[in-house]
Amino acid sequence: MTDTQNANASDQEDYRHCEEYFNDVSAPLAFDETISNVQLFIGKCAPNQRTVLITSGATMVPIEQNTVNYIDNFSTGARGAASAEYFLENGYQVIFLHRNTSIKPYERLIPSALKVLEVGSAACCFSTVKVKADQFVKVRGVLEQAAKYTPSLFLLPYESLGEYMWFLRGISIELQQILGSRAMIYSAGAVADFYVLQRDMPEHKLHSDVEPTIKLSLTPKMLLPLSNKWAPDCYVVSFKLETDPSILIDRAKKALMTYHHNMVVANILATRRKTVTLVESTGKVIQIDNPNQANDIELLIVKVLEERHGEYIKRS
Ligand code: PAZ
Repeated sequence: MTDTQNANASDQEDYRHCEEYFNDVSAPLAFDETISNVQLFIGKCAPNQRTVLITSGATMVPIEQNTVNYIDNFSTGARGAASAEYFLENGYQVIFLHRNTSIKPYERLIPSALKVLEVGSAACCFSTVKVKADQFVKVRGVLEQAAKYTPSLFLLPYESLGEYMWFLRGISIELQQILGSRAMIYSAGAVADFYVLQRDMPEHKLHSDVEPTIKLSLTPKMLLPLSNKWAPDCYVVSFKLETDPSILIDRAKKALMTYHHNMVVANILATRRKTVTLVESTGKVIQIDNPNQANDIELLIVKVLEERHGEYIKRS
């Protein structure tokens, strides 16, 4: 077999694996209604405007059908939340597909000491945050920004890996159909590498008097159908997180060759707020440094991406 034939055979295998995943894991509650709402939101995109789907936060993997115990992975959601604000400032509509417990745009800028939960004492409210009336002046700027951009921001929470996957596929297909190249998919979330198949999951809670056996299966690589079948005309950016700097750029290049998308933002866990490397499908590598962290590094990442996306739209 030639290299191309090998690649095609392995692609077919990956596509099959993805389909099997959706056969195994049921759709989130009210999935069709949510996608209809997303469709309406995307449809509001003005002719000269763009829309970005940002994925943000970790994914929860249940290990019991009636879930008490689960496996989680790492991500605070700070990258996604900050990026959402900068895309909005750059004129994008933003669909923010985020883990329900992770950091949210604008909300991240309000110190927790200023937040209250009682509606009665709130001076202003967006999303789930209410600010103490006597502290309002301190965060007026953030609240005004949030209010300004709320119509362009679609917040969509998920909890489990399954919900994440279903929404990712559903929204990507809509972006492709409605906007094509004017849409970007910015996949900053941290997706679990392993999950438990429905048939390998006990129905009830595991008990601590018997050592459990948990069978993990590999999570299918959704980037392949995402960039080749669901949203082939959209500008697709994935993220690569490593802890070993010596393998980072090679892994990013390998991802581009395997999934045929537009860009990988490569970062190291310990330094992810100070430095990232953008690796493009053209082979170009751009390092972004933000040593003093005077601004969010996402401001710089989004600036480059906005430019690249503009060039991509012109070429298409
Ligand atoms: O969410 P956060 O700000 O704490 O971290 C961001 C990040 C490291 C999850 C993101 O930059 C990233 O690399 N996402 C992809 C993770 C992965 O390779 O699975």
